[in-house]
Amino acid sequence: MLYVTPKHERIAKGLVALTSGASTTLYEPSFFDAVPISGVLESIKASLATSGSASSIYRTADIPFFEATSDKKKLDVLLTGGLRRESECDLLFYPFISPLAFWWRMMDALWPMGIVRLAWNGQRLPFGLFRLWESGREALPHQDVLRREAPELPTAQRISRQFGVNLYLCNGKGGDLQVWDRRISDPEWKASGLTGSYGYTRDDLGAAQHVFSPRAGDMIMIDTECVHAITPVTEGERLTLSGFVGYVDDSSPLVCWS
Ligand SMILES: O=C(O)CCC(=O)C(=O)O
Repeated sequence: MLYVTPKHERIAKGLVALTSGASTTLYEPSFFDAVPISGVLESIKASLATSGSASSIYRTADIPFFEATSDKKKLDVLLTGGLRRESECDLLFYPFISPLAFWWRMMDALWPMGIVRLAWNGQRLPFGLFRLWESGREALPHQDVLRREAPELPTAQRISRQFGVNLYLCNGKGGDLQVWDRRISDPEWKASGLTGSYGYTRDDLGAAQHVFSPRAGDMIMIDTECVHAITPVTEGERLTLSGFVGYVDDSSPLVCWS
């Protein structure tokens, strides 16, 4: 790279630690400046509060890929309109850059093989989901593992590590991210009988090894094969821009979806 800042160096090192398995989390406080974009966040929150689905653990106006893998209609919506929708979300931040577009450009610059979108039968999938966590919402201990969600997708089988990328647009009280260094293997997960690797029992896990109380502007990447959870939001709202990243090996691009 021609222009290297301490932030680039830190994140590049963190990425190597994550992909090699030496660490399970990468936390970069103040990754982006949330102050100039605070105005647009109010309209994003307002539209999610009315149009987003209230049934899942968070509200979103878009379709998470894991919901589309077994639902042809949702998959068609993602494949036909997803990339346009991604551009629409990016443009919400004009004249500033979307924090996720900033993250994408940084990863593309830092990862030697660059970064691409996950494809389904050759068609690219979108990347980035606004997730609104209102007061009382939480995520129970879970894992996110694409090969379990889309076993028929060849790329899913090639991914050796999966990361969640979370950019925190705002956070009220509560809503801590807990990460256990524990990876529950596929046979253990099958034996647990849990759908979607969601809902492991906290008592069986003990205390989490990493606990973050993210603030607006922070970026956290976690190895999502490690069990992780979000404690209940107790006041205000928590809004993130999130997606997933797959690492295949050192000579392949990072693969993204959401
Ligand atoms: O919002 C967060 O802090 C984490 C979200 C999450 O569970 C994930 O990235 O898999």
